Amino acid sequence: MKSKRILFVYRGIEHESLGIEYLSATLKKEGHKTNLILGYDGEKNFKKRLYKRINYFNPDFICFSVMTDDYLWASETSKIIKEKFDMLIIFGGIHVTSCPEEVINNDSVDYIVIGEGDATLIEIVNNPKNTKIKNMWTKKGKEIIKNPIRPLLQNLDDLPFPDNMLFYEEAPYLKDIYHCMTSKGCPFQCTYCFNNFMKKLYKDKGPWLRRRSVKNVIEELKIMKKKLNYKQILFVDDAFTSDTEWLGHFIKEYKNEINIPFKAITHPLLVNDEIISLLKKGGCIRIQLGVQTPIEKIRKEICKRNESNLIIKRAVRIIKKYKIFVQIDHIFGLPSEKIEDYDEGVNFYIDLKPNYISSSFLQYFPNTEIIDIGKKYKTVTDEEISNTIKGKVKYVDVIDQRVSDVETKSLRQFFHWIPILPRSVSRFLLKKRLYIKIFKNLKMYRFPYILQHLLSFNFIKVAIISKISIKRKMGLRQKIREINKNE
Ligand code: B12
Ligand code: SF4
Repeated sequence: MKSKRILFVYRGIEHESLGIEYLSATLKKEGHKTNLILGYDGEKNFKKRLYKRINYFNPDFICFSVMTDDYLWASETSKIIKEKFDMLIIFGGIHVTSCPEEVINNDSVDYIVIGEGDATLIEIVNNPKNTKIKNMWTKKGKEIIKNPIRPLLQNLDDLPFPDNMLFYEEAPYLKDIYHCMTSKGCPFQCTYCFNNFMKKLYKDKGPWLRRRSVKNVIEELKIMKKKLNYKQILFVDDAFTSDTEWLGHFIKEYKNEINIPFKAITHPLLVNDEIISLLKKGGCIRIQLGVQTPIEKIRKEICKRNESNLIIKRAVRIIKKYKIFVQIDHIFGLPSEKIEDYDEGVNFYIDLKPNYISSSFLQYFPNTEIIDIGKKYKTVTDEEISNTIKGKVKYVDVIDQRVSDVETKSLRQFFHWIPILPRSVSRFLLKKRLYIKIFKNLKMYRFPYILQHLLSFNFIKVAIISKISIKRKMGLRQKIREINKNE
């Protein structure tokens, strides 16, 4: 089979994409050549740089991996490619999967891939004339050809190890934190999350939650440790601790063979003494827990998350007992949320006192259940949803319509300080509404975060983390300088 050339075009210079790294590894395993170009919003010379790269690499296919936030950029970029080159363009990723009709009707897109794309992309690249490839939609004149979804890959060990060098050659500053995925899927189905939609898409196509074998993950980490000498690992699994038996085996091997500090993401219902003591033994330095709202009723009815505040309290207490940094995630702007709820809610966070409260605003991602709930509560309109599908994402920036963005911003700042202020001080600021005055203009949101790290880790770990973060920042600046000089 003739070797083909595939160019990935990706929006973002601050993060790698494991999705692209896996696809590139599969393509290379089949004997094809891959290349990557990174761009960012508002980059002046991008068009020139892109044309130069296309002329140099001379690809047979150009691939875009798109989240909803990226769609507008990706769409404009594919248009400028089509203006000059007659190339086959393939779109894949979560946005494409959740609104395929919109993307396939884009004049600058030739193929779209729905869901997990590893096997599908190979089939397209090997035979672009085949219109009957599962998970693929394409066009023949005005006709749109839609193919069904294939069963889910159950044995994740069949995937090659991700081709992270594709990213590190472009952005070497990403190298110190190794991203690793040990599972795909999640046991939960929260209304605002992509899992909610994917589980429906893959209904009857095999279990959604799948995990690699311990041996396979350790082998990847060993090879990459030798090659990259990374200083930290981030397990990007949606729920890293969903299988205690697996975790027990994994930690034993990890401790012996890898022994590098790591961070993981999990759910309060998947935390107990046994799990956290295992994580601690393996060298876990940070656990990120979804809490999303301190108001139990909203968590249950709007987010469909069944964990009570008591469960969350217990989870945070256990993690803190093992001296692991615990970050909780909060979403502002959930349907039915009222500023009045926040008194009780903020008091809950003050009581909880995690090491960090990270907050974001709700985004109504296409095809997720939260859209119907938002419509019911009139927090989102049909027009806003159709704009989101086109990539013009609606950003909520207030808690409810009666609250000014200044008050919302102050509350967000206050959340950063709750972990380090004495509880009595936080309660006083809340009761007298002083947090609005104090935090309204405060920009030092990183300070409490750094202080928390200093208080909860030993100094060697703090030094390693600071070094990684400085290296990333300097690398990023260097990258922007390089880009501006125009490769
Ligand atoms: C790790 C992670 C991050 C990391 C790394 C980001 C990255 N670029 O990968 C960080 C922390 C930086 C991050 C940030 C954000 N993230 Co994030 N992230 C994830 C997470 C947990 C894992 C992603 C991953 O590595 N998956 C494993 C790989 C192998 O799968 P994959 O990427 O889906 O790729 C497969 C298929 O989608 C498909 N595919 C993908 N691209 C392509 C392209 C082609 C051509 C083809 C054929 C196929 C194909 O094939 C791939 C291989 O099977 C996902 C949830 C999840 N479990 O997927 C959320 C997720 C992707 N993130 C999400 C969001 C919203 C964000 C942020 C916008 C959050 C914010 N408000 O800031 C930012 C955006 C930053 C950015 N532009 O990258 C949403 C996206 C929802 C949406 N509709 O857009 C997700 C789905 C979580 C959710 N809430 O539902 N994220
Ligand atoms: S627990 Fe997290 S990853 Fe799983 S469905 Fe809920 S939000 Fe999504």
